[in-house]
Amino acid sequence: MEMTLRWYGSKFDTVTLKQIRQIPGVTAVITTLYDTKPGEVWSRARIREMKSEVEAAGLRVAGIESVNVSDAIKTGAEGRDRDIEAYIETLQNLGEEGIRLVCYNFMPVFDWTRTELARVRPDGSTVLAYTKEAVDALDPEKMFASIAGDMNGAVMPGWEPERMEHVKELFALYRDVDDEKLFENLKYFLEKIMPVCGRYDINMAIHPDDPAWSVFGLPRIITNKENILRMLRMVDNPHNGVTFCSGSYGTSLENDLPDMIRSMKGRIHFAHVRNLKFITPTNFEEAAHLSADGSFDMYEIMRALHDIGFDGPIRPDHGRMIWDEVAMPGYGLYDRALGAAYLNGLWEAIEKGEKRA
Ligand code: DNO
Repeated sequence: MEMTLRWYGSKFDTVTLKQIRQIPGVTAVITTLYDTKPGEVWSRARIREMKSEVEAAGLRVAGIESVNVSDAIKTGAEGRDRDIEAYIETLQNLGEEGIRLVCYNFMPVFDWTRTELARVRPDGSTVLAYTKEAVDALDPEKMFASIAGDMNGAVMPGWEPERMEHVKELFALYRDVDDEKLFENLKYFLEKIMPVCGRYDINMAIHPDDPAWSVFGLPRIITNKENILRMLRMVDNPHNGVTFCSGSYGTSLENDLPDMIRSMKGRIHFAHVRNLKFITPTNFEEAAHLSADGSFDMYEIMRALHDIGFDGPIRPDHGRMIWDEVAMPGYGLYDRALGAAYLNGLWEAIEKGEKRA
């Protein structure tokens, strides 16, 4: 595996490439062109510029998170073929620049959803948190307003204000889309892009729905082992793969994370590893990465990745806000750096333990 950190680009991130370069064991970033819109073609010039900036800092671009998929593609609405053409062109330009990993999601309207962005934990750190009851009580149109105040001035991925102004229209677009239709639209999209992925050896890595259930009655499909295996089989091509995100699949206590990892052997192209602490089954907060701080056994998660021979990029995920840092919730430097060091430590111990046995 290769340890990476997500980086939003120098215009948007409070964390610098220089800082990332100094985290022991982190050799690459996962980045994006954060100001592009779904349906827009990423030019080769801009991709090259982004790569040069990262490489000048002594790091490498290990992949893109995300090239976002438009709502027309997700709903199968008019304009989807045009947007798919644009997506293919973007993949081609990324491929020409040697980028071989693309993370994306197929979540309707909202990307990942949390009800609090700064819940205070006993140690005084603040974290993202989710209470099902709070979502159930909320009018979806108010969802954005209810969390916008806690974003620390940042634009959070999937929560761009321009998009959120149109929440009502977005909901209308998904009115006739159920889980089956969403699967069908995903299949249509994947079949169209597989040839360009084959040509450039690009691995597509779908991000799970977070949380792993339907919110506001919207369809959600990338939520559990059964559905993800269905998705992998429905377009049975090694380039059609997965971002294994422990914090997203882990929102559902029914998901056995190490077992899911083992069942996807060969198709996990990217891993997000983080811990959650469940207060009740419907109320959780994002703990530190350390097993003892949350509800997951992080050793078992890393071990399962090791057992299947995972050799792609991995990254610590949402970090707590600690040491008075002010950054995009979940994406500060300090706690993610601790997370990277901890995950690297687990990996080293697993590898060496194996050699001794
Ligand atoms: C949240 C992220 C997601 C993820 C997208 C992938 O912090 O994990 O926004 O990047 O769903 O397209």
